[in-house]
Amino acid sequence: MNIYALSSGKGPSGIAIVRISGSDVYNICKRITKLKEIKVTEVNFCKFYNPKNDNVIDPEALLLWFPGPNSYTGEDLAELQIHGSNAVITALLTVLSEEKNCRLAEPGEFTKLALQNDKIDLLKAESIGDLIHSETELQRQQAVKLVQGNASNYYNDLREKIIKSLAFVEAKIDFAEEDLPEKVLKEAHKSIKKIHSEITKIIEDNKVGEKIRDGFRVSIIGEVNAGKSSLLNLLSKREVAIVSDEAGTTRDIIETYLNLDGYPVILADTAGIRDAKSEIEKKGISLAIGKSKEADLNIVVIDNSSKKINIEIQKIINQDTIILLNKSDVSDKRNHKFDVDTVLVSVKNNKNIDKLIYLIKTKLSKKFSSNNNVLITRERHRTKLNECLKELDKFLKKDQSIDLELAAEDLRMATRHLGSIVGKVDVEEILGSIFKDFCIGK
Ligand SMILES: Nc1nc2c(ncn2[C@@H]2O[C@H](COP(=O)(O)OP(=O)(O)OP(=O)(O)O)[C@@H](O)[C@H]2O)c(=O)[nH]1
Ligand SMILES: [Mg+2]
Repeated sequence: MNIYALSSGKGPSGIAIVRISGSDVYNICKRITKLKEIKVTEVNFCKFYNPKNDNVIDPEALLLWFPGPNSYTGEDLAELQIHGSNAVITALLTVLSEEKNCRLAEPGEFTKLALQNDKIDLLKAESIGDLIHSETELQRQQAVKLVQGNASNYYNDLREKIIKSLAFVEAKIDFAEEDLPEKVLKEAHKSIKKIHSEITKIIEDNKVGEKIRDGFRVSIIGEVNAGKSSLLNLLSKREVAIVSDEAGTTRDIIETYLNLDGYPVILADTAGIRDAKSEIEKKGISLAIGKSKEADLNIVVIDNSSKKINIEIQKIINQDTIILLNKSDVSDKRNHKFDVDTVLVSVKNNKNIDKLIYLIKTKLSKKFSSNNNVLITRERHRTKLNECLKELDKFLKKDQSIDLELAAEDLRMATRHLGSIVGKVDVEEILGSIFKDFCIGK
């Protein structure tokens, strides 16, 4: 079977790229270009035709030819660069659909083929997905590291070390009489202990990799009418929430995804906190307080001219808080003092908002800094690392002079969990969940 898809974004655009992969690609390309020969080392300047009626689809196009296995998918693959109008794209895709054994690719199918043909490992497949979907600078940097294989090398390395220890244990089982030096088991134990502490360190990372991938959770919380919804709208550069001078306007939590100067942030506006009478408002306030507890960072908005600060709001303030004293256009002297980071701003006049963004970034980067070479970017990796750790734990707790066989099994299981992060085992069952998020053409 041959698969094809538009690999560039939807038209109209200057150029669009259609990819075809499969064993008949060479012949298909010859038929639709009428080229006598398709060159590997050169860009093939050509026309594309509908072979059924010889109509020209695109009079000036390019064809890049990558014979397998040296292609992205590992199969024969061609990239057709055509003019990016919807009509040209549709005409070419229609011609391809009429070719024998040729069908539209499923989402992520080119990358899935690359994985199946051992061109890339599972971590790399996931990271290519992350790179395609990266929206902020931090996400791009993280995905680039993964695409370059840092994490794969690291996990493979750890796995090989466990396998080495496993070999020692197995040798002890097989050659018991031959009296292998006792030292061998001690070495294995020592090495596993070290790996155990390395994995523990990776896991205790405050989930920074996942945060960068999914977004940091920042909540806006504070008294009614302090300007919380105004701040959400200003930061997201659109009217997401209703702003009004009526106290208690916002009831539900309103979330929006932002690229805050390179930082992916899920910003939540919440109901103003006060001694509410109505049931609906009370519900909104309890949602707001709940949200503040889940947040990585709270922006507590206080009207600078207010006299007193509500006790519930005071309880929220801690080191993961930025106090935003708002409405400096009305009163420009700080009326409240806190021992946490505070900025005096005017949301109305867009004053000192750059300082707020800087503070948000600084606080997030401090809280989520990590010295680990490898960051966990998905829950899947975390689960596997935890499972691996459990097996290593079991191994370390066993009396190996008695339970040698079982100890070996612990290590075998540990390598399996570690291997499945990179995709050395159990690949099929996780394929579906990874590739469903890809776009067609990748
Ligand atoms: N003078 C002045 N008014 C502001 C500023 N920021 C917001 N406001 C006004 O304050 C009022 C309340 O603003 P909102 O953004 O709705 O306040 P909120 O905190 O979301 O209020 P609730 O949803 O009721 O809790 C509106 O009339 C805004 O225009 C500011 O910096 N200066
Ligand atoms: Mg509001």
